[in-house]
Amino acid sequence: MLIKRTGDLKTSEITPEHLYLNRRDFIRGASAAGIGLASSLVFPDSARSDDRWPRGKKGPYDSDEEVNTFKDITTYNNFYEFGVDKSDPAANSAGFQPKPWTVRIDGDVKKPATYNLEDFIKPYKLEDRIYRMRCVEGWSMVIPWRGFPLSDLLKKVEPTSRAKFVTFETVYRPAQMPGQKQRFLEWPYIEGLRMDEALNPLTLLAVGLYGKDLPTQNGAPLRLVTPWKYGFKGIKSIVKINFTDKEPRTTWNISAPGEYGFYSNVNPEVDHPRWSQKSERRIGEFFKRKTLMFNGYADQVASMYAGMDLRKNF
Ligand SMILES: Nc1nc2c(c(=O)[nH]1)N[C@H]1C(S)=C(S)[C@@H](COP(=O)(O)O)O[C@H]1N2
Ligand SMILES: [Mo]
Repeated sequence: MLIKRTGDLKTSEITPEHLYLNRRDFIRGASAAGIGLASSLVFPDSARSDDRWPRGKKGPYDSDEEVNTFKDITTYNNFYEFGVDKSDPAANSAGFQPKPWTVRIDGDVKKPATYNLEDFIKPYKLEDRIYRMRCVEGWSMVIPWRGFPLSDLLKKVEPTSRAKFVTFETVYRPAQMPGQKQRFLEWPYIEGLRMDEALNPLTLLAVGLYGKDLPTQNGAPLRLVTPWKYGFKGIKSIVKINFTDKEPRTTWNISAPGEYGFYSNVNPEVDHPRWSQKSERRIGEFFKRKTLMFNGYADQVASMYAGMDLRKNF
């Protein structure tokens, strides 16, 4: 987002995914042409279909689209705490220590507590879910998350009747997160949801992807996933969950209030002030595809916004 702000809009059009794409198309093309190309020898890390999480609907929340490769998902990231380029989080996060980890629950809640991560996740049943994700910048991926519904946590900690919103805070560790030594954003990163959004069965607290623990670049050891909203709502490396009666300011809203609203629902009809949101490029593909209302999750979420002006509440 910062990159586009500096006016370098086209940078995102020539980013590394073109390389993956070209390799993959080349491999497909080569095998279609009957050339017995040993792609794994020529391209050791390339996106061979056999190293992908299987596509297909196993549960009611799964997308049946082709899942992005582990490599795409873990090398093309936004995590400004490690730098603003898509390759920075993978390159600059080796010194980050996601263990030990504590999570603080407080605010308008009956059972405030500080947990270590193991105790925090122990009560919940982890599920694998294939979700679409759409970044506000115009790219998208399909990611097999592992996590549990945020609503399961809320049932356990019991927000009070005063609680109308839930806020999340990322860890502040400038010694391990070099981006926090620069003022790309106001640190720590914060995000929030309205209580009904937090309770929506799609909303996950993720601890893994591709069946493994979360890599640091994807938000280790705990991050939020709200697949009908732009990617920046999916706050990473969460240390605090707070319940409140007021709509919180959120990091991107503080940074550019005219561009990033509180709701940030994926909406092809409401353009970003500086670019269209009508289409997106799936990482690993060449042609753009149409962006879907609520990122394709309208059946599950549209009723929460009935009667709201989604141009005003962007
Ligand atoms: N703490 C924190 N969380 C963050 C970000 C960030 O910079 N810092 N970037 C957001 C943005 S813009 C996106 S698109 C997603 C990207 O998640 P991914 O890298 O796992 O695909 O993380 C979101 N969560
Ligand atoms: Mo994003």
